[in-house]
Amino acid sequence: MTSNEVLRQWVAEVGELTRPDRIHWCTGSTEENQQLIEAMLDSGAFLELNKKTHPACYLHRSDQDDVARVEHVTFICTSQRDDAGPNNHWMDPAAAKAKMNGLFEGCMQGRTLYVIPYCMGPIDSPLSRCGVEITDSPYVVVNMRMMTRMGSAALARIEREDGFVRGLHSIGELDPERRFIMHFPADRMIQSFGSGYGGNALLGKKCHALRIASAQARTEGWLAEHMLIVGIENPQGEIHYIAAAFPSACGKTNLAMLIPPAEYEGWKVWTVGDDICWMQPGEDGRLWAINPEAGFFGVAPGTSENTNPNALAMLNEDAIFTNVGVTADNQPWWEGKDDDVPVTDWKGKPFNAEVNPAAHPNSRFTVPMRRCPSYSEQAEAPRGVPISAIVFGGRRERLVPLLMESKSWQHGVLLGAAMASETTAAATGAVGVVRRDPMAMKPFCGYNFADYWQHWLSFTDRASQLPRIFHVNWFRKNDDGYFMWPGFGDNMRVLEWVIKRCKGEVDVCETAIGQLPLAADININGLDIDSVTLGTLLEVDASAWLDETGQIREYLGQYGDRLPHQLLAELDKVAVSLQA
Ligand code: SAT
Ligand code: MN
Repeated sequence: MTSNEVLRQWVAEVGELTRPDRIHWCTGSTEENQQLIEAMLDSGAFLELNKKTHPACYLHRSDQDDVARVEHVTFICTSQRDDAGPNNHWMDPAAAKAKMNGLFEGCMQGRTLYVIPYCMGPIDSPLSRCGVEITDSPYVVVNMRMMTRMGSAALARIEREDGFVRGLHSIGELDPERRFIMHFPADRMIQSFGSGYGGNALLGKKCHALRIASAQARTEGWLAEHMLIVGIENPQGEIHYIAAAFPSACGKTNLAMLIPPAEYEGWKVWTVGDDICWMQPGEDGRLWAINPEAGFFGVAPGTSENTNPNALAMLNEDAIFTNVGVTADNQPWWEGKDDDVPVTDWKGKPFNAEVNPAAHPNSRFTVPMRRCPSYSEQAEAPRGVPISAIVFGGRRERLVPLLMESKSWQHGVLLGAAMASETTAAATGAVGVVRRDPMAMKPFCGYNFADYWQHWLSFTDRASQLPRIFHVNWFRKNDDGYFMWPGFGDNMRVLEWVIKRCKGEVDVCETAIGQLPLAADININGLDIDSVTLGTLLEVDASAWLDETGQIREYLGQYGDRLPHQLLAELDKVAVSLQA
């Protein structure tokens, strides 16, 4: 048990409400993990994969109606509706608690209640924050063990510190009609019922590390962001750290593990994180960042020897696969992996390409970060890594250039706030629709976006050496529908320009929408791309952009009086300059 009275009390209360058969306090030990895995193999929740090719790898098939985050039933429960903002679904905290109490009542009968103490970030980092998740799902326990620093060390920190995030989760009956993900920022509390899937159930991830943490970061003067963190090492051994925000399933994991093209001899990319970044001003005036997670929960489809060899290499041991297909010799398989032909699809049915893809488009792997060949030891550094550049990006077939730099921090905040992207399979709902996804935080900001942008703008007063801000788009298509930029490892060419800008080594072309690279400064040696295509990737279509600024203004307009004036002033400057 624990010496923390608040925690002991809470577990007792939840026990009385949910009435489990047993309560188990997780230590995170290997033996405990092994027992949970064996129990899941017995119950059929886990299927063992090919022991020779994939030792200690398991397949989990989720319920077929439980395959992604569910934004329409995800709520921010603040006493004032406006504090949640137009960017969130809102529910009154008292009403939400009453509703959830009804659902949790007796829901763990016949089950074990697991108490999971966890730490988001290195155990001894002042930037880290702790939480405790209570769940009735052993799948959640083994995933949380990979995704966070879970168990005794986390509990010891919780006992030393004041305050932890409380997360209560039950899979309930996995009924989509009885599924809710509730956040109570004022209580630092999460309640999730009716789903066993990823971001709905592994509460350390999106619920804690983004929704609750973003609200906490606002009051404490830091930032909790939906960003990967990479270190780029040049042949001289200098490392620049970059944090980059893209919506779910837009290639954050691939960028985080990028292998530079052959032309980049002596360059290395180090992976610090692939999804979440917590940043804080340091004494030197720079922003210092940690990855609060300890594992990757990545999208499987499309991961291959070509697109992400590092990811493929880390997935042949000690990994959990959720909703992928299986080959005849019991190896995990997904679309785009290799030429193998699967025999079973993610539903466990014989594979038939006409009926189903083998892997669900949002199928995932869970794996400890240490298994990644490009894993950076700096990911364990208590003080974090200093960030030189922040990169925003979306999935846009048209309009948005390959690369640009903001004119200032304020203009960079506008670039982030105006981000838009075509939707993906990471959330339920239509795929391929352009929606505004400011800072890639639309589904994850735990408070009113207007206040969030104000918080971003306030960093000019908090830190004297802020990172430069950039915007990229790997997803431009030509009139024939083909991607114009090769992407993946070749994105190194874009990152090289970003670093050159940080070092003051290249000039820019000033445009109305931002500072664009001179085409000659983008290294296309060895690339099969002509200067016309590169020119198109770097062009600014003033009339189409005027239209876009109109749409941005309309979008920002819904935030009313709460919207920071500075942001509108930046937008006005862009519009005026486009008209000229
Ligand atoms: O389901 S998760 O939120 O963990 C993954 C994602 O959508 O980015
Ligand atoms: Mn994500």
